[in-house]
Amino acid sequence: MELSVQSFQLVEHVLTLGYAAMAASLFYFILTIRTTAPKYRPSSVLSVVVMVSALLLLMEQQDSWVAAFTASETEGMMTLTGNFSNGFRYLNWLIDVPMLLIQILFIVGVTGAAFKKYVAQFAGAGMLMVLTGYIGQFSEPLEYSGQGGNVAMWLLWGVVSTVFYAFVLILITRVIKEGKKNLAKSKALPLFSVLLPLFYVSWTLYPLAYIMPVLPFEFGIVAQQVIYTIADVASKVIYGVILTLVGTMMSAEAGFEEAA
Ligand code: RET
Repeated sequence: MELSVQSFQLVEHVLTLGYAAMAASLFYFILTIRTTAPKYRPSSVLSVVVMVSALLLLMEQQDSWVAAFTASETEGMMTLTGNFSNGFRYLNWLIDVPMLLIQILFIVGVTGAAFKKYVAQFAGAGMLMVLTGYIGQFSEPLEYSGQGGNVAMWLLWGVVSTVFYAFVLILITRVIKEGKKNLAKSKALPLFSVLLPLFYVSWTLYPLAYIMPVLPFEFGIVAQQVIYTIADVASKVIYGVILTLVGTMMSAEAGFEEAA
């Protein structure tokens, strides 16, 4: 299996950009935590958890990419001499998906029994979505993965995962609608309203990347990594920043002032 040096490097660079964005944003979430009133701060703490886990696992993902290829005898080409899979990403999602879903509850102000129920449903459905996708990606029909490939299994687990994904979408839609009601009088409402479309687009990029191996080898492998990286920045960083800004605006409206 061969890849042009350009494609190889493009992926190497994009993967680096991905974890650099997590490192930079880690500081943002730590440094802005005191701009919000205490009841909103668990959202920032969860963003910090998401950033650290993504930073470490995406560095591993990048390492495994670089280790899988060696310069070919043919000039300008790289040969696959090892295995490459997206395994590390899935492990990262296993941690991050529940955290991302739970953090918004603190901004929306869901409490008590409803909070507990959402946490259980988000964690349960989110982790099952990721685990079934993880099983499916072992059957990805791309020779570079060195995993054989079994189109029927790959699609079947993808469909099972999509069922859990649909449940997550129903729940998050409900939470965001509730949030809009709670924020009806706040200046933060327009910004908060960006979250639903952001959520739908950024989360749906993941299943899109999953099916990229239907495309020709070189294009498919590059597109998959680029899409995953865009999705990661949108669903973790942009989403987290919006939640922080909404929290800051609502804190100010409630008369909260950052301690010196
Ligand atoms: C898989 C398998 C194919 C079907 C579906 C999937 C959905 C994945 C999603 C992942 C979201 C990840 C996030 C990570 C952030 O850290 C597993 C690719 C539906 C929605 C938000």
